[in-house]
Amino acid sequence: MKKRVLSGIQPTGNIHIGNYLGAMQHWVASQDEYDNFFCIVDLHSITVPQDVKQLRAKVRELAGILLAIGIDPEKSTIFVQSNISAHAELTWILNCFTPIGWLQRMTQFKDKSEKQEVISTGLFDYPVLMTADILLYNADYVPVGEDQKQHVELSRDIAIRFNSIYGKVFKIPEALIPKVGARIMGLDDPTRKMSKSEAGQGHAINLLDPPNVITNKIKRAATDSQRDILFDKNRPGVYNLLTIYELFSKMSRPKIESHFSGKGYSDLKKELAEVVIEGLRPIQERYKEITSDPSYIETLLKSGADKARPFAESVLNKVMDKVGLG
Ligand code: ATP
Ligand code: LTN
Repeated sequence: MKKRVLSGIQPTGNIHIGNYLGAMQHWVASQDEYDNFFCIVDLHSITVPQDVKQLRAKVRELAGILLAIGIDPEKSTIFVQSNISAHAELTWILNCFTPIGWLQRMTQFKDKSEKQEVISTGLFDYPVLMTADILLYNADYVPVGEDQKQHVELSRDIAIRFNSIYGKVFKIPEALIPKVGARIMGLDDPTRKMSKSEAGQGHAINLLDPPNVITNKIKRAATDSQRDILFDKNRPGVYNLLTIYELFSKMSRPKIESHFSGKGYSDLKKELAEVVIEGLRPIQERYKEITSDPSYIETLLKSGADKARPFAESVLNKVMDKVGLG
């Protein structure tokens, strides 16, 4: 039997090349190897304030992007988290088995809460909801970027703890983190992870950005005052641009270094913009086609939820039975 993959992505802000290179492109690449579930995690999105209309529109946009990058609904189930009530229900039960101290250690909570005027309980509980997403589908693997490693480890700890009390109820999941591209940095500040919730205009390259916007963002990207174009982790700006070049051009590091030997940062930026624009072009074209019929996405999401629901409900029922509920 194929191993099961589950991953999630928030329908907020704009999907950027960090999301694509760190997570989503790997979902596409391993589609045939695994049995796949991809969840649009709108319940996670409301852990910080959202505009109601925007949120619904972003869910549909994200579904369109998933199809456009090559997720095939025949091979993978795409669904919206809030369409399956088992996610919220299992979260409550798991809350009762998660020591507060475990959540207090989460670095994403520390980072995100600094940016909020009011910190919701939901933001604190975010990793338990993510744990429910993973455990409801008996996922073997969770392909994510580096920033989610700690959350997947927490989901293992919660599963192990629950199993130690009630017997083997949950499969223990494992994070799949790519060797290159697991942490793409912001173009404006290469010491910070590229993120949907960063406001800066030149921070992220979005998958749906038109070519001139991509060129301008890359032109303005932070570098340093040196000259050589080399993969040097101590020069985070250039290292980040070269990593993005590597992933889009699929050239090896030595080849890239010799290609840029004797050239300057403006050459690097010009060529980087070219490979990114060419890499995103087919995605943007497919996105346009797919979203020309909005009813297609509605049907897809409904059938995705109908396919996913029985899996989730079966695990939830088992848990409720063990705990003495229902
Ligand atoms: P936010 O900033 O709102 O938390 P995000 O940009 O981190 O959003 P998510 O929806 O939280 O995006 O993440 C979706 C997937 O993309 C996750 O697997 C995450 O690890 C991955 N990811 C996010 N940012 C990056 C990045 N800069 N580099 C590599 N992978 C990333
Ligand atoms: N927290 C994740 C999104 C997410 C997720 C998941 C990822 C929600 N549920 C389950 C993998 C598996 C993030 O990327 N910020």
